[in-house]
Amino acid sequence: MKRILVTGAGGQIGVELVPYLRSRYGAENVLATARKPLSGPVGEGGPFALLDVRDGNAFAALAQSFGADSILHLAGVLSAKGESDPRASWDINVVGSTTALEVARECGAAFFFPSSIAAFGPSTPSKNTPQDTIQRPTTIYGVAKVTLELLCDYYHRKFGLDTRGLRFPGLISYEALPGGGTTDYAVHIYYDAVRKGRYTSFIAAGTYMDMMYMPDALAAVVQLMEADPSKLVHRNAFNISAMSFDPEEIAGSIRKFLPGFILDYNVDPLRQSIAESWPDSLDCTAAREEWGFAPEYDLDRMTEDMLARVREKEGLPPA
Ligand code: VAH
Repeated sequence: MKRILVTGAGGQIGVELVPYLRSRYGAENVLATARKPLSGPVGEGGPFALLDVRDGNAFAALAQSFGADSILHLAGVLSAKGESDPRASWDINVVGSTTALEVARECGAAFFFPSSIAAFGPSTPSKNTPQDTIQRPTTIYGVAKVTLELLCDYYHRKFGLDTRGLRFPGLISYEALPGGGTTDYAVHIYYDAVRKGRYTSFIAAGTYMDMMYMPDALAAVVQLMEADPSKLVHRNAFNISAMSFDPEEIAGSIRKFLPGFILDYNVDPLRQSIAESWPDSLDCTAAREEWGFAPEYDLDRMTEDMLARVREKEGLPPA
């Protein structure tokens, strides 16, 4: 990767991936794009352009004029929000993504697509979910993820396009709050722990989902995109995860640092049903063997860092 165009640069992943890429490849070599103007490091720390990924002509002109050799396509609508307006979710998540894929083909740019554990469904083996298995998701978000996984593999076979993807688990970060996701509880719990010493979870006890701290997600994107293509048996998209926990276990980890922390529940039927349709834990063997995936954060190390970072963001002294 030398000239990188990032879409959806204002989202939970984008606000951290863009600075991370600029620090590795040079600020001038990473063009951040979003539908709205962005302030801060993403909008002001290097090249930025407004872009609606569904506008193919504008997208192609931007990619050509920037000389993009890689397109990291993050623009999308998350799982729970997608259920409130499936047509709009499809428009961004499939029409937008197929436009991005076509622009990559026209430019001969490598293409990164963020798939998700949402690409699996209730009939998928839920424990140690294989890399290659049944994918019958029950959300419009998941259907879109499977569609793009298949399309990215097709573009690689048919046109020789260098497409690569990751099935992200729930991502936990402190820079930007996620919006409209099912795993968002695992981010909000840290903010409420610092602010209130308690959290009311919309996901029920005993509901396990794969999760990962954002630093490991950023490293995985670059590791995959820089991997030797001759070693890739799979491409779209690799299972990756660092941990699997339920609300009780993340609360237990928080109590190691905030002993009085209280967790209670007000389960959201929609997001609970989505969470129950996803795997409990993934098999990440393919990612390890084909490009050396090796996350560094486990639950307690993530908790310690998240609580410290959130305290700092809230203007509180270290605990
Ligand atoms: C969501 N955070 O909850 C996203 C992600 C695996 C979950 O796809 O929709």
